Amino acid sequence: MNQKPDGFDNPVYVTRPMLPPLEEYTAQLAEVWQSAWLTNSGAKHNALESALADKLGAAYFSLFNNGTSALLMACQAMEFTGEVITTPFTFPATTHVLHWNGVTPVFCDIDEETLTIDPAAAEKLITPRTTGILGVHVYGMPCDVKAIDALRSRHGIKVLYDAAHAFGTEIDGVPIAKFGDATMFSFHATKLFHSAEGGGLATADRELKCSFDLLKNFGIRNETEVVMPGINGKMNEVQAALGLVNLSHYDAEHAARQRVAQVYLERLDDIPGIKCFRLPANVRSSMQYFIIRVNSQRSGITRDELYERLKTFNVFTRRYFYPLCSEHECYRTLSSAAPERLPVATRVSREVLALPLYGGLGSDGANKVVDAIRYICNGK
Ligand code: T4K
Repeated sequence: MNQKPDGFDNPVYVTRPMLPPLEEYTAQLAEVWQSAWLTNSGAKHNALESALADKLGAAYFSLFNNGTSALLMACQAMEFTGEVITTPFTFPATTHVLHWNGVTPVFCDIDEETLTIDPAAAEKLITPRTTGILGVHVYGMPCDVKAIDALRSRHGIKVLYDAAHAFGTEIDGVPIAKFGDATMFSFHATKLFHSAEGGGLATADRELKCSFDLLKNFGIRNETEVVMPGINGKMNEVQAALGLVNLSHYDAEHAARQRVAQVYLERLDDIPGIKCFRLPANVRSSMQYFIIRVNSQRSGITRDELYERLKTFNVFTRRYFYPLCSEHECYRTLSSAAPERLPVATRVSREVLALPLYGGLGSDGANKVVDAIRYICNGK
């Protein structure tokens, strides 16, 4: 292709939120108005909590005002202390919640294929101070849950999963919420299923569920008893109402994103140096992100050059997750943050690019994104 393809008239972002027909949302809000009950375990909150427990295959589920506070309180409830092993290849919230709990994050390198925590490397990092593993199902790619479960049994530590990207992910038909001691989901506006802001914790442990619910409501058991130092992590009725409406549109949005992803999968891999990140055949995709890896030696262009040049076509991709959490000023002095200890994560973070993925982009939009990438790479 020599002729420069047309760019987009309007900016195309890495994602756009699913927005249901407004009248469906206002109908839900009318009921909230009618009830004059706006937060603190209202009817919409309770309905969404049980609908999500079903959808996610969770024995118990607790809603939160966002994913970060859900993670924060999961660390409290699971009594993470000392050191917790985690991945540097994630959004800063994952690391921050450990810090906020007074826990030292111990960064572990990632596996070249799954881009999630490398269990063999993780085992080498276990010390007498280790109380848990905080793994991330990054881009909806499951961690090696079997190997991590073996570490959990062998070393008597707890496992918390950050599934912010993994709503709807399944391994051999088993929902991702079934693994580990607890699993966090994010319902931020940038997530396929969202409630503008929101999050949740899934667990099969009844006691943990009780702690989650106490912690998010100041530790209040009843009018006179406060049984633990909780904070405010409650989801309100306005958020929950949006969640309920969006849940009814989830399947359609997932299918629409699959059509976009199909175009990328069919047309990108034959561009030298561009490789689509694929999930194994036994994994159901969350359709949260579509990732390519740029091999600059083969493509003749660096990931950052591609990222910049796509902007001239009005395409705003994202470099999730660059820099690594271990490279940020607040964590780079930790001994586990040394780049030579994290060779795979360091390299991968310089190769990945998240392309636009949302239903409204459509096949035509996806084709235009591919045309732009092809043109940029051919010009090298
Ligand atoms: N763990 C992991 C692994 C995570 O990825 C996240 C969050 C968390 C934990 C924490 O969960 P929450 O506490 O957020 O529930 C975004 C999201 O804010 C964040 O939720 C997400 N991960 C992260 C990967 O992406 P930014 O700083 O990249 O967002 P922003 O504002 O640049 O938005 C990205 C694009 O989305 C924009 O370019 C346009 C589009 N957009 C965004 C918003 C907010 C819209 O079209 N409409 C919107 O309302 O962090």
